[in-house]
Formats: sequence, C-alpha cells, structure tokens
Amino acid sequence: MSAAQPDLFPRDGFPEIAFMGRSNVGKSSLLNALLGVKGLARTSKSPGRTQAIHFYRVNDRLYFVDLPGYGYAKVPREMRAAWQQLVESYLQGASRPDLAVQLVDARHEPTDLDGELLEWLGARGIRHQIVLTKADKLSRSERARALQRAAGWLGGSAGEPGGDAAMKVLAVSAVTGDGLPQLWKIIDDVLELTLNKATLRAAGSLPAPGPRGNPYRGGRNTL
Ligand SMILES: Nc1nc2c(ncn2[C@@H]2O[C@H](COP(=O)(O)OP(=O)(O)OP(=O)(O)O)[C@@H](O)[C@H]2O)c(=O)[nH]1
Ligand SMILES: [Mg+2]
Repeated sequence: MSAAQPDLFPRDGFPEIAFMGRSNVGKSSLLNALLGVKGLARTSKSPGRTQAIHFYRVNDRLYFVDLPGYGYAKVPREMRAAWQQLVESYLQGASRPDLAVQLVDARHEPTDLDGELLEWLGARGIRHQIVLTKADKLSRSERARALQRAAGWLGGSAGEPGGDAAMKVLAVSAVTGDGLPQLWKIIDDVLELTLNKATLRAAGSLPAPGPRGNPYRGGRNTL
C-alpha cells in the first residue's frame, strides 16, 4: 500500500524495515532483489520516482518500506518540504521502523544529506545499517576502498568513538545479488529481537506496548 499521508500508515504492528537514501541510490531495486520479485517496487533511471511511502507486507511477517529519496535538485521546493514532512512523521510516529537500511552509492562520497540522515536516525535511537549499493560497478579493490571510506565516515558522523563506528558497513548489488544473504541475516536478527521482545512482553516482564497497541514495540528509543 502507498501512503502519501501519515493516517494511511499501516497499523497492524508487523516489524518494519525501511529503505532510505538519496534519489536513484537503488532503494526500490534492492527491495525487489531481496524479495526476488522483479518490478514489485517501481524503479527508474530518472530520480525522484518514489513519491509516497510504499509499504510491502512480506508473508504476513514484516513490512519492507520504500521511502522517497532525497537530494534530487530538480524537485520543486514545496514538494521537497512535503516529502520531508512525510518522512519525518513516519520516523517519529508510532510506526517508526525497527531497522533503517541507509543506502549510499558505493561509487560516491556520502553527501551532507546522508550525514544528516545518519545523525538523525542515531539521535532518535533508530537502529540502522549502512549499505553501499551498486557494488557490481566497482572492482574488488575499489569496493574495499569504498567500504573503508564509509566506515570512516560512519565513525566521524556518529561522533562517538567505538559506538556506531563498530557497525559493519555492507556492500550489495541488486544486479548480481552480492551481499543480499548478509543483509537478510541482519534483517532476520532484528526480527528475532523484535519478536523476542513481544514474547517477553506477553509474559509480563516488559512494559506494555506503545501507541496504537503495537505488539512489537515499546516506547520511544527502544527497538
Ligand atoms: N548496476 C546496478 N544498477 C543498479 C543497482 N541498483 C539500482 N540500479 C539502477 O539505479 C537506478 C535507480 O534505481 P532505483 O531502485 O529506482 O533507485 P531508488 O533509490 O529507488 O530511486 P528513487 O525512488 O527515485 O529515490 C536504476 O536505473 C537501477 O536499475 C545495482 O545494484 N547495480
Ligand atoms: Mg524508488
């Protein structure tokens, strides 16, 4: 389902894995590749294609959430503000993601907007994973360099030595499938954690669910 306004966000409480990153970085392609379904999320050579938040319910177990890309200069200012508001209300609302997969093109330096998103996710305690996309376009040594650069960037913008810097950056390709099993493992781990919390909560050893009676989540800043 597509939601261009917050009251349309799903309310059934399945864990949510959000794909975020600048326009054209490969969010929709990665989502399709992870699910092995071509053309499920629309992809395009022209940036700015995904204009609402798209929720894909996977096997009645979780949502994959395809967010509008940022940083596309040709988008009119009012439209950009509307997108930002939509994305913010998603990240801040009861439907906040259990994992934000932040995509950066393996061939390019992360931009200031990438840095802002990273800090923003960190400040809100949203679990995130940095993924470098389009790894097929790089040689083995270029890929190693890109991973190193991203790890350095991550440490720098996280601002806490040993904190997020310890998080592993992952390189993937929607074309060759490289890195997809590793990304699924990360997603599975988050799902397990979320479901364990739900079980503990049901047993009365964790506080009651947060807003909207979501069985998988506690309050703010908890996964
Ligand atoms: N070679 C290569 N091309 C890719 C890969 N992933 C995406 N692309 C291409 O990059 C372009 C953009 O991909 P999308 O998946 O539409 O990107 P997006 O981030 O969803 O873009 P917006 O929805 O506009 O924000 C398309 O031409 C894709 O075919 C990849 O892993 N390898
Ligand atoms: Mg897209």
